[in-house]
Amino acid sequence: AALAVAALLTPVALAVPAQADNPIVQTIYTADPAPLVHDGRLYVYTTHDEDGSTWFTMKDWRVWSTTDMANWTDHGSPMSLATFSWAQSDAWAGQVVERDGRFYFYVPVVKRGGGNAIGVGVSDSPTGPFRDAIGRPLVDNAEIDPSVMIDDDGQAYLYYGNPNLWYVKLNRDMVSLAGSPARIPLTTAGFGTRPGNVAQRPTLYEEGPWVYQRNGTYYNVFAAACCSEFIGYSTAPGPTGPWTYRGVVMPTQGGSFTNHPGVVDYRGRSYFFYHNGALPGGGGFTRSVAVEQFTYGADGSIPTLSMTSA
Ligand code: FUB
Repeated sequence: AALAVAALLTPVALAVPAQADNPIVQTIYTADPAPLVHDGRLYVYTTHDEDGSTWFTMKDWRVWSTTDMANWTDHGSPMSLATFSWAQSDAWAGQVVERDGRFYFYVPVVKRGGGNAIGVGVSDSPTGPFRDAIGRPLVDNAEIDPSVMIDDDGQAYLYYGNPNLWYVKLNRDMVSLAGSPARIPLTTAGFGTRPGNVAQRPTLYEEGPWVYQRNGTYYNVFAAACCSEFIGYSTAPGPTGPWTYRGVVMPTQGGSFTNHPGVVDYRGRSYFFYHNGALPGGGGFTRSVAVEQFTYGADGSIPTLSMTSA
């Protein structure tokens, strides 16, 4: 593998040489990686699979960081279900973005009484602790998996959704909506054609959008065609589309029926984070975060990547 990385228990352990390969965290089960570069460090926010039961048991988020892609510092849990007084369960896939020196953590949870909603935490530090920024859901329409992009003109966009795909502009404060959420048309040209005759879900798009802009091209990398999922991607000339399906980033592999993308450039290289069931006891509810280095094609394409363990 391009990377040899290890999960370390404490910052003190940074003196210990890199000792392991993918997955990057080998002390607990983690999933849904969301990378963020800040102040020369690469942070990766993850979810946390707590046991191997027959459904997700997820109560908090975790954050890890590195400066060399080899030694990872465990910063503990920056946010949990308890952060949101209105949340009941399912601390699922989120993303942290920084604006004006503050960090905003967008996450899906199930509300007390049921129903998915998206909350937002805020902190002065990338490692938290985060507090509930507004004391209620930011978006309350039974969808999951938020991704936030701040465009070059300063406009922030929140994308999310399963089974639909939505976007909504955020105000400069990052914790209020500028208008109503709009549904992104799930066309087969935009998001590929799902195998089989799946009338209610004709495209590959399933969940986990990861949206960013690079050299004027907007990328939506997403989990495709559940279950088992692969990772596909679409591109667009603008933040709201129109989207064109571009192909497979990572085929179905690795013993987890979900996968989840996180893409980042760090120190001149591009990295694709994902999860699988690679640790002992691993599977669909005991997942592990891993990473592959890659190089964009001259046309901006993302190559098809394989999971590695070395
Ligand atoms: O980890 C819980 C859910 O599974 C995430 O929100 C989805 O993206 C999938 O990975």
